Amino acid sequence: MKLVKFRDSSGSVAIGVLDGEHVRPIQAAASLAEVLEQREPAAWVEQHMTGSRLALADVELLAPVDRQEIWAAGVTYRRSKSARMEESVGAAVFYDKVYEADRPELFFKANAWRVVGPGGPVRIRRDSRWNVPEPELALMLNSRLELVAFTIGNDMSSRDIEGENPLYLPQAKVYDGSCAMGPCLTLAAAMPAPDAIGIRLAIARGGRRVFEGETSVGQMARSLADLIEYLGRDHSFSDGACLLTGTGIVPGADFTLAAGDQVRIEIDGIGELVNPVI
Ligand code: DO4
Ligand code: MG
Repeated sequence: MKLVKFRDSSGSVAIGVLDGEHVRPIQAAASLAEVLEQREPAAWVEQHMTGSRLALADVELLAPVDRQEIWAAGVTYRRSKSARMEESVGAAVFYDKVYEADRPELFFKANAWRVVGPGGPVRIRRDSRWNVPEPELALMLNSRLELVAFTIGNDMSSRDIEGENPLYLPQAKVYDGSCAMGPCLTLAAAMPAPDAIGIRLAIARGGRRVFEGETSVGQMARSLADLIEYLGRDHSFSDGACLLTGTGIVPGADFTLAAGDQVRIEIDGIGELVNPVI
C-alpha cells in the first residue's frame, strides 16, 4: 500500500492511498504521523478509506511528511566514503574511520516544513560552487521507532563546503531547498527485501542526460535496524522521524549540478522523485 499527502483542487491538504492513476482520500486521518502510529496501518487505512477517487492529474502531491524531524546517515556506502576522502584531503581519515566504526554518522537534515515534494525545486546554495544530489532510501519511523514505511529522499549537498572542513557539514547539508522527499510512502510490507531494492539517479540538462548511476541497498555497509537503533539512543521522537540512509551514488569530481538541471531518483517499490534544480 502506498500513501500520499496531497492538495486537492480546492486547496485542502489530505492523506490518501495511491491507487494506480487515482488517489483515494482517507477519512479522519489528520496527518501521516497518525496513520503510522496505528498498530496495523494498512488495516486501519482500509477501514478509513473513502469511496471517492480523485484523478492523480488533478491533485498536487506534497512531501510525504508532516511533523517528523528529518535525520540522515552518512558514509554508509563505500562510494560515499571514497568520494568524501577525495574531496576533503585533510579530514579523509575521519570518513575512513566512520565507515568502519560501530557508531554511524547521523546528522539532523531538515524540519518537515522545509522539505520539498515531487516537482518542487531543490536549491544550490549561492555561496557554493560544487553541488550534487544524494539519492537515498528514506525510512519512516513512528514514535516507537518502528520502521513503518519507506520513501525517496534527496540529501542535496555542497561538496566544496563540506570538503573545506568537515565542521561545515551542517552548512553543506542544511539550507533552503536542500531536502526533497516523495512521491509516496510505501508501507513496509509492500517493499522488496532491502538487498533487492535498486536505487537509480539520472540528471538531465537541456533535455540531455549528463549523469546516471545506480546502486542497491544491498551495497550498504550497515543494517537499517542498526541505523534506527543509534538514532533512537537517548533520543525520543514523539511525532516519529524520517531517516535518510546515505548515498551510494556520487558523480565524479568533475561534475556539479547547475540551475535548470532535472534530478530524477528512482527506488524499487516506491517510484520516482523528480525535482528541478534552481
Ligand atoms: O559525511 C558527510 C555526509 C555523508 C552523506 O550524506 C552520505 O553519505 O550520504
Ligand atoms: Mg547523504
